[in-house]
Amino acid sequence: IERDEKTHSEEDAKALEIRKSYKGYEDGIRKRLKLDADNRPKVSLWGILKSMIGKDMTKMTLPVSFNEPTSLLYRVVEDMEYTDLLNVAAERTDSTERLVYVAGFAASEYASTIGRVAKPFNPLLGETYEYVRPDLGYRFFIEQVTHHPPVGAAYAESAKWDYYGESAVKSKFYGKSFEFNPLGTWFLHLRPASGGEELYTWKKVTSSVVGIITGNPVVDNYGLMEVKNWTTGEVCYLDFKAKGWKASSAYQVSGRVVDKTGRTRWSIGGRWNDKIYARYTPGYEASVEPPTGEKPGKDQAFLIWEAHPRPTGIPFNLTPFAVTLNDIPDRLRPFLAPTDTRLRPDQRAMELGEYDFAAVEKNRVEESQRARRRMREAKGEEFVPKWFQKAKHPVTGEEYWDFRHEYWKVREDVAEGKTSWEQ
Ligand code: CLR
Repeated sequence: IERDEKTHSEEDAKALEIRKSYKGYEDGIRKRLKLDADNRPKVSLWGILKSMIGKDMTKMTLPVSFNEPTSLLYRVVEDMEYTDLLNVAAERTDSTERLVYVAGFAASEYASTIGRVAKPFNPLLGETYEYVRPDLGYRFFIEQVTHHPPVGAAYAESAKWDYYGESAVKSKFYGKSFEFNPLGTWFLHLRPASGGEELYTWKKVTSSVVGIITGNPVVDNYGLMEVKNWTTGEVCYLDFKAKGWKASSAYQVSGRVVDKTGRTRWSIGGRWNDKIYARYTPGYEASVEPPTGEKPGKDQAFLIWEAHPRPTGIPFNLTPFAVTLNDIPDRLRPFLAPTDTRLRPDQRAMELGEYDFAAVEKNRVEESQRARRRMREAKGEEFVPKWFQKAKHPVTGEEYWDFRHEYWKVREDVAEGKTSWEQ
């Protein structure tokens, strides 16, 4: 009981801390963009890409009409769309059940990729993004910490969990497909209502664009994912099936949760673009069919996650969640760091459908980034990230980007007029 009380007051302290960052977000989220439909010129991907087989995306200069008005920083925040699953996980008293929901969260990160065959803008070195959801009780921060290779380090926190990691993607164009292979580990510290704290980790599966040659490009996600609870030794294995010739294998994901002795407890199945279910299968793995309602019982499958609807009238095939990201409410503007990606004129122009201006501005900000690099080189200096530092992970032993927990403190001082961002 003593331990529970301690955990609860720690949780309250954390909630209070996060609440301080709500300043500026009082007016709620954006529901629409100015544009109802994008009129990006329709260019054949294959026509442009066919001469670039074997290259990675960072080595390609592509027309801005291939872009969407997001940044790779925003693509990382998009993983936060279904954090309600983490809150559900924290409420479960059985650790294998918690793992079912944590794995559901890890798999939910793919629904937003549907229909998004477009290139997000490349963050500049030191570019940042903050995103706070008072309605959902979390804050998120990311900084572009290296440019070659491009890496963004992120840290999100809520009363019941902290979620952090790095987004570093290796890409290669094969002609038949364009592959995006995420390298970083994602870490989740979950504080269950029943007490204690658990560490979970996983790595993302491969995203790829297929159908470029035939002129019908679609995004697929495939590979094996291992969501591991380091505290209990339990693991969830998920298999994202590649879209093959059979339409039935499209979007399929299946897997199981095993206890620390390797014995199966739950089976998981469904489609990452739609719904994912779990079923209690102690000692065996079984297929998971959506529940029929006919024979309710302990072995009946139940829904763990469902994709939010994708309404029409949103350009660039963005999700309603993605629409909220590039917004600058008037009340927020004075608190934003000068490095915040919301302030990039090229992304703003893209969002407004001003593609030529977007191209000019993109060129300008990238040129001045090159000039800054040459200045550093001339002075023999190296870029040092402002908010993260490299460290060895205390539990897994991997090298990772450690958040120094300074950003929100400085922001609070800025909001109270005690300092400015330039200090
Ligand atoms: C996958 C999940 C990672 C972060 C990440 C980084 C790069 C993204 C990738 C995700 C999804 C696919 C992606 C890619 C960059 C470009 C590519 C958006 C979100 C699109 C589909 C490529 C379009 C083809 C162009 C040549 C036009 O954590």
